[in-house]
Amino acid sequence: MKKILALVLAVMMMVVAAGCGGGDQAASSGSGSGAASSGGKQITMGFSQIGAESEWRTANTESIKQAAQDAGVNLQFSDAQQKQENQIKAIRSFIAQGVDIIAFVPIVETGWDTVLKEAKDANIPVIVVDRDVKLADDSLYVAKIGTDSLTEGKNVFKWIDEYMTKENKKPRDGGSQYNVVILEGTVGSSVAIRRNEGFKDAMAASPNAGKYNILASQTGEFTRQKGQEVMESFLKSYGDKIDVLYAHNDDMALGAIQAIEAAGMKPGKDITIISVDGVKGIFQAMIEGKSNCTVECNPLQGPLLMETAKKILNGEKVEKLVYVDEGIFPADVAEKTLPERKY
Ligand code: GZL
Repeated sequence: MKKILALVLAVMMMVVAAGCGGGDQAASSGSGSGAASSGGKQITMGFSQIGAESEWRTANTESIKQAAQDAGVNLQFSDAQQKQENQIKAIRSFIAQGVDIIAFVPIVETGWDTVLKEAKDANIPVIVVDRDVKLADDSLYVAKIGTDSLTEGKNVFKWIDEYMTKENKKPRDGGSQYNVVILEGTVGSSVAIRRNEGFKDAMAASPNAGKYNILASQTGEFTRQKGQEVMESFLKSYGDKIDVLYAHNDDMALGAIQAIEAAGMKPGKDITIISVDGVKGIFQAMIEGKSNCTVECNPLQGPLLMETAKKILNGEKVEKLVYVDEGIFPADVAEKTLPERKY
């Protein structure tokens, strides 16, 4: 009798243990509306994020983590600390783990062919998120979800040209041209390349092209700190000659605003400021009259990423390239818009 009881107890303990400790120890396993499955198995996604360099990036990460949770996707999340080699290592570890799908934000646009070929050879589909990759063979990724940096750059110039004309601004050096300084994003990133390209293409196409002179253009690495440092150097070199600051993201513009004030000038008045992203911090600066416009770049790509991943794993056809919606927000709408902003 005692032996039967001991056996029953042992079997019961085994059943309980399997229920509590099983499953992946993932960064965030699926819950929400029930685990997303592919062929009955919970989907595991390996995601390589570039880092946490800006308010925008933080919002992008939060959107992806929340969407994975809501979709019941088991997300293996890796932060590359701004290093491409860390992203390549992370993608290789996802391949070794045998995840169902890989998604990543390419910090720069080149250098991905080898590792994406390894993913393809392992039959793991890849989704490119936010930024672009430049590959010899575009079949190495299934879909790109992101933002249109070229159009953002064009929108920046078009808004500046309308504003300087409407406000009848006079060049501060008394000459015939508006002097523009540019704080660029990460060197080699598709975003920095395209945001400059778009700005220059729109300028070249404008009848007012001769009114603008790009005085200086240098990377501020998308960070507030570096944006402040580079703006300090621009001010030392060109001081009261600068009419316009174009910053490739709001964080660098916010750093530059601090440098402009420290130099005794009025940001948003002495120097017209436009940047890209649309984060809450720049709306606050516009309400305070310290910046003039932000061109939106939408980081809330998580839900579309999870929906696309599920379709791919269910064998459905997906668009090769999908852009998220983006707007333009001048200072005069900042106060009424800020309460609606989600990032
Ligand atoms: C744009 C994104 C850029 C943002 C920056 O799509 O890759 O990276 O503009 C972020 O704020 O650092």
